Amino acid sequence: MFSRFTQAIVRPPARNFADGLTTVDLGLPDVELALAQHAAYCAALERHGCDVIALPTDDAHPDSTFVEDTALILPGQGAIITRPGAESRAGEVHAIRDALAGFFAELPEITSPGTLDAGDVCEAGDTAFIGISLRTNHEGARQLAEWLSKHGVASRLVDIRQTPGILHLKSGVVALDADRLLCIESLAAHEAFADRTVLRVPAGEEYAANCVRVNDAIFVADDFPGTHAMLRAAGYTLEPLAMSEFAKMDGGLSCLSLRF
Ligand code: CIR
Repeated sequence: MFSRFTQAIVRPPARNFADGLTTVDLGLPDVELALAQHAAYCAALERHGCDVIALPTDDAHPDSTFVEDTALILPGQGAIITRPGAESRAGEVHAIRDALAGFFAELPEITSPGTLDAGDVCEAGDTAFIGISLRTNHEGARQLAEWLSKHGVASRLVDIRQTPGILHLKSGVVALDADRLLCIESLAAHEAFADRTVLRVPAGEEYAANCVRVNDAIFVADDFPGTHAMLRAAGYTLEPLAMSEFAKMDGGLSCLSLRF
């Protein structure tokens, strides 16, 4: 079952968005264009049933628009604050904790020496796939798995440290439904996904794997016709969105919001 989201926390890109971290070589983002793309993303969230809670921009943290990495939410059950694996992102959690405090009575957190970016957590029904990455270590994954198990969610680890081209697990695999995943080719045969139906993004469209389901729609980057055709043929309603400026900073559709 997929939760129905009614709220989404977002944070528009800061003026110094271009000073953020990136592993790709796509040039510097245009902040004005990023703001316009972000506004279109927020409008899409509203069209699909979410009240958008927009936090003020944060120049102290150029990557702060990628709010998803700072908390993991089990809608209707609870939320946990992460401990981001990149030093420059550590302080992002404070504003997110304050924003979530109005919705969740308890906000446990991942603690040192654990690190965890929630972009490494792909929830699919009663299972969460947790990526071990350059941002999420085994101790962070262990702490998260312990918290998830208290909420009836099982965890499986997926080590992506040798998987080229992806920063976080969800850059390469997302849950379209509890039993159906969309994957890049290099992750599709991973044993952790053996009991799921796996749709593979066509070669050359790897970025399109970083989509996100929001209620009745799949938010997906525009300009990926092969992926769009495959998802439509599988019965999904798509919300194609321009993501060029976020792609330059390793960001995708899921990382721009915290949904619950
Ligand atoms: C970073 O390197 O942390 C940011 N520039 C991008 C984070 C994207 N987050 C995500 O995919 N969950």
